[in-house]
Amino acid sequence: MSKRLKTMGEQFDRRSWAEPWKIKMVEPIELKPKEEREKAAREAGYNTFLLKSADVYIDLLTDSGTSAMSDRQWAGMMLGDEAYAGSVNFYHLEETVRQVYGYKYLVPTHQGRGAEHLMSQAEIRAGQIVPGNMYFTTTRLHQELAGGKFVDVIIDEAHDTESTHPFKGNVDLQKLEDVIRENGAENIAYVSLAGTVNMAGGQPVSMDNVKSLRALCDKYGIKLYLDATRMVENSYFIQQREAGYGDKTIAEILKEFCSYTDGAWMSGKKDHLVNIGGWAAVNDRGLFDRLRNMVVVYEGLHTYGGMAGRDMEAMAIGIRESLQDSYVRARVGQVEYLGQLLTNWDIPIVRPVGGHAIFLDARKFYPHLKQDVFPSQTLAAELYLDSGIRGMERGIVSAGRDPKTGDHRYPRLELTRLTIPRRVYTEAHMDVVAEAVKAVYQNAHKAKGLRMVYEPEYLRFFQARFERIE
Ligand code: PM9
Repeated sequence: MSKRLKTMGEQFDRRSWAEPWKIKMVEPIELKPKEEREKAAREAGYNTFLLKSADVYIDLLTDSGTSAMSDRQWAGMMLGDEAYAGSVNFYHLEETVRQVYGYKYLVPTHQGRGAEHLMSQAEIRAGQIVPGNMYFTTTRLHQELAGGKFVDVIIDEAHDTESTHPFKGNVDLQKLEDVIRENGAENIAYVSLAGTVNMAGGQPVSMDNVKSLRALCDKYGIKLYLDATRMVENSYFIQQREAGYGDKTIAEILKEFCSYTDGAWMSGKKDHLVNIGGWAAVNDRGLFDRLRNMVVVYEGLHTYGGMAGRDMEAMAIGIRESLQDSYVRARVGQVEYLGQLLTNWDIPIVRPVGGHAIFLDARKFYPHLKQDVFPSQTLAAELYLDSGIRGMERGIVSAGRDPKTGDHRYPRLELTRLTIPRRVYTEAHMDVVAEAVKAVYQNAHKAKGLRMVYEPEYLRFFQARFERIE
């Protein structure tokens, strides 16, 4: 007998499914008039990160910290034990992470990058290489600030928006072994594995791949650490696509996957269905001691790490909720729904659709624009101007500059991300989004691109400013 919950469609022999929740509280949103959107975009330097949220209609900037919490989580907030040390909620969270992810030791942090900072400082020596399945902005920056050099060893299909490989997040084991042989195992800090891979379009890693990766790491005595930020969604894809996992629960798949890794860092703002928080968790006692010592310098005491007691309680409850198969089905199903609408209209997006977002292929929207005039940034700005919908650039601006040469990095993927917050929007919102994207696509030939007029030193996509090229 399968332990996996059957979807509504399977139970009642029909195709539709619905979210396993109903709405108890709403937050009004408003589409501002065109002139106001134009003013807001200009004042924000055509950077969607600099828009005021009140000027946004449907906010698809990120799925980070934007989830709707459940009534259970809000009730949990009232149980916040705000003692400086030894909060009850910390022990609840610690036990939950142990049971669900399987790691022995937990260090709480204020959010994901706090954990990335600690792990990078603890595990990277200056000059070491950090191979991984495609860079993520904050992750790579912390690895570089610790003296490491990130090397991409993801499979080639990940860089191809049209490849329909079911696990485009997989590590290319041959590429990885070549990197190890070229540099020597002692010069590899660890392998940095993300599930799902954000910058590739929310693409998953297969169980088969992580098992082989474990074997390769063991062969060379190298540690394997996981960015577990969206591992629940990754587990769903394994359940749906990988032979032998169709009858397993998300919870079982998640725990098995983590068991092949030595530890993880986590932005709880995604899978955990909370608005703030993160953690690092490891199996090695010595590493744990070092992380626990560092956390008091940078984040807060080792039993809160920058989170309030109530945040830790909401997170512990959110972790359990995130494992419900019916929830994950609806969450990823909503992303698929939007992807299907766009595909029906032949709008170029990354295929297959990933777990948390639709990624528009800006190169195909704007074949007449060079990467130097920031096509994905242009597309995000045009979408906001058209309909007040806020997406995010994931192309040359996000890729930043090479720390050695100072030149732009030119990624093959030039994407604009429409990220779906968890449990927030309805199918009708997705219809509106799809129609807006279609309108922008139809007018794409008119776009002339943007000029960067201000560039901060780190993570420039957050604060860079642009002007329209007329
Ligand atoms: N991801 C996202 O919108 C939020 C800020 S960066 C634009 O996708 C992974 C895979 C992430 C992530 C954040 C972090 C950092 C680590 N790994 O934002 O610091 O997607 O909690 O987590 C964002 P924090």
